[in-house]
Amino acid sequence: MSAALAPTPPQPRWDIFCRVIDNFGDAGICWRLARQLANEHGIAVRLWIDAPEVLAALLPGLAPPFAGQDCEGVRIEHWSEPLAFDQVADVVIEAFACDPPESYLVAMAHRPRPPCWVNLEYLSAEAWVAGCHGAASPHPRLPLTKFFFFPGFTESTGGLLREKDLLARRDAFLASGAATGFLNELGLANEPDTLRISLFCYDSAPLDELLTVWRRQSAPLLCLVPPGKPMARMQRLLGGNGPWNLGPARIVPIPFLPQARFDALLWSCDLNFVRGEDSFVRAQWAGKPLVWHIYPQTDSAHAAKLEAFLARYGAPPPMADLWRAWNGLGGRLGEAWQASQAILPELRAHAAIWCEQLARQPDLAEALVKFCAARV
Ligand code: TRH
Repeated sequence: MSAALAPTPPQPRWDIFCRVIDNFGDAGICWRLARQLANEHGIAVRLWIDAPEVLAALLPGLAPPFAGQDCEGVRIEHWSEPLAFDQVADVVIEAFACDPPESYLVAMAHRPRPPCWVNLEYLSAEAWVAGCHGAASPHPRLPLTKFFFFPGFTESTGGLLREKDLLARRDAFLASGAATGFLNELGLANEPDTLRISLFCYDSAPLDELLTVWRRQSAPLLCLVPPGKPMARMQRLLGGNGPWNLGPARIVPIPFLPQARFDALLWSCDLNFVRGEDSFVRAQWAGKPLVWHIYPQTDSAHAAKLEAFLARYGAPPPMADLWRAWNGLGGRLGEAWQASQAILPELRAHAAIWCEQLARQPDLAEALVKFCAARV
């Protein structure tokens, strides 16, 4: 006798809207989320992005013409207006208050049951975030409610993006010595006594001061510089296209890596200079010491944001000083660099413990799925 098969519930459909403001973070975060929702939660995800060419830099499988391509289980659509959509999804995520098109909102309001509509906010370690996470905001005209979902560093927030197997992949990479192969592919040797650094920052970083300290230090150092702002700055300061030798420091340009390989860079270095939001989070998951170049805001709101993270992280004072100096928020970069170097083993242990603690919290995709399930 065969038991009757229960009907399979329909696959939930989610639309993510992403407007690229600048750089790579908007596209990078939306793609990472979309991919994880599709691959780990069985969700049919459409990613509407207004500048798909930015995503293509992170995702070499994506090629023009960009409309309607499937990549790693995610449907990628070009967000151009008027938006050519067939139906609205069960869950609608707008990244960083990017305002989905009015025609789409009207269609949402016409559904017998409106979709769960979420604004995915920027990451901040500030205390107020927990109070605003999950807040509801009724639309001024349409019968729709938007919910605010805040990433963060505590269980009272939405958590951080982290694929289920991320830390296991990292540990396997490090244990197998795969860093050597990764460096060889970049044309570099794995020199164990050399401090390896990745450098991803904005134009405003005091790179000239950092280079001055590096020139004078005695220990060998290798700095890997990706294209874009960090490389352009290095070219302006040092002339030519590199590689450059500054005393014991060797500065080597590297190609822009597909996002899936960016982690390998962070895992292969002893210290990662990162910026914005996504690389900042990935550097924390690398479990290695990091220096954050925060996205500068005109009203200096970034200063409070930086301090909030330093306090939450429990940054040892030399590291906090280095971060402030790197962000033009006081202190002497040279002294902070030397003092941080002197406590590198402590910084390593601190980063590993921080990562372990963070990993005990639910990841952002998981938290978001739960959040939306309670609201559809
Ligand atoms: O590029 P970012 O500065 O992005 C942003 C934007 O400025 C955005 O407007 C702002 O809101 C946000 O920061 C806070 O930095 P971020 O967030 O680290 O994004 C960089 C992405 O690029 C990240 O997904 C990692 C990826 N990347 C690669 O895939 N390969 C590479 O070689 C490099 C250097 C980065």
